[in-house]
Amino acid sequence: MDTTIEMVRAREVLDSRGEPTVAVDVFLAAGAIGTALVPSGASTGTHEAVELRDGDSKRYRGRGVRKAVSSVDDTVAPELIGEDASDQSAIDSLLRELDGTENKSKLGANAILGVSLACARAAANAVGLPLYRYLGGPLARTLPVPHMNILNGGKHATDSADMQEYMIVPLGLPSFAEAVRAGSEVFHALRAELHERGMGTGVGDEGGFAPSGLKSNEQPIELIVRAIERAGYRAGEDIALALDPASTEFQKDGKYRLAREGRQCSAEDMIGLYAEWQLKYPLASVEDGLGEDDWDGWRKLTQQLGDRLQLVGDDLFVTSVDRIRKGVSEGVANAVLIKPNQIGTLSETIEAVDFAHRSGYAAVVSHRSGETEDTTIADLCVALNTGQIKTGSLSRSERVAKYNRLMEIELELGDAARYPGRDAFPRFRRG
Ligand code: 2PG
Ligand code: MG
Repeated sequence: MDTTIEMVRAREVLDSRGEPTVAVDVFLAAGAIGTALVPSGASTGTHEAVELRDGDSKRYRGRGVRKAVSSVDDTVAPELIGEDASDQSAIDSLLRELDGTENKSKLGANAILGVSLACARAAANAVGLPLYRYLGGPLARTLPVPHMNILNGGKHATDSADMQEYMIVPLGLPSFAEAVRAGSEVFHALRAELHERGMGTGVGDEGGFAPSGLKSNEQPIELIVRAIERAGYRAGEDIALALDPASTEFQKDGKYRLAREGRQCSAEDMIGLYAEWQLKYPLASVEDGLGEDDWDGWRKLTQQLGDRLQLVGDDLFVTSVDRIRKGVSEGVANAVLIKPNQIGTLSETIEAVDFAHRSGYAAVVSHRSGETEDTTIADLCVALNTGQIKTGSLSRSERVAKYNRLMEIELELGDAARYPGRDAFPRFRRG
């Protein structure tokens, strides 16, 4: 099959928050087409690659992405025509050269990632392989254990918890499809728990409930444990918990401000809180428990809790091998959140996963809070055998699309499919 690129074009489309984002179509000589839609974060890390937005105040309130679209149409497309879409590392090197900056600020990481992913999709289509098989080869067969964000706070809601994500992790279920079923049943049980208390059951950006009137940042955990039991599952045995406080968002002047509780915490106080919750609840994983540049705090957090909790760096590592390397050498965290748009190309995303794995760190492939119907991350985590994915709640189609795609992959793999369950969480002690 001829995988020579014949045409590349970008379009402005909408994401799940109704904000513009970039879509790219790549057309190959033999007729195959690849399309990718780029996601967008709200609680973005300072060290992420740059998402280019137009900034003029009228059109889409300055959030338009016409500049990124023209990066693709006017700068990238002429250079890519005639290149081989199946040579991913050459494509991604060329994109980085054309940009020429450290943080992809010239063309925009949203433009670059769209092209990078659309090339991979076009090449996979040309050779007639599903994306996970094209990228992962014959050994790609591990479905991920999902982190399902069923209660949304922080920047993903208006008047909910200070902490951003309260997730259930169905690590005791036998298959991905059963994990999805359990997740959905717990999600609906949580709705009932909230409703009975007269709390709102509207959802936030990632499809989890976003109730106002919470008494504390711990109350969502209590409600979720009840919901797990109400749905007929054992907390800790069948379903564990994970948190993404996204604490950079409430860190100010060296203090962590938990507004809902009217208190200010030091890094040590936060570590104490996680230690207490780890004892009280079946907590398996905490992401961004401390701020993106609080390396001292992170070292202490890892020393004190790293043997019993998965500690995931998101804003801390921003999918960058350089920052992960620093973390590894300083004994900070033991897992990496992997977001393709934090770094901007597929090759660099795969390098970050490889580097994490070689360093003994887990890798959790992740969506953004602004998502689309694009399901690339579902295939990516199977291709790279990461064993974990974070892709939101059991509602809102941009979240559920990834679960549906993973159930399709599981069916397609048949007997070869493997659901790692607890094996994905070697530090998890409860249950
Ligand atoms: C996070 C993400 C995704 P955002 O903090 O992990 O859940 O949020 O995309 O807003 O950065
Ligand atoms: Mg995060």
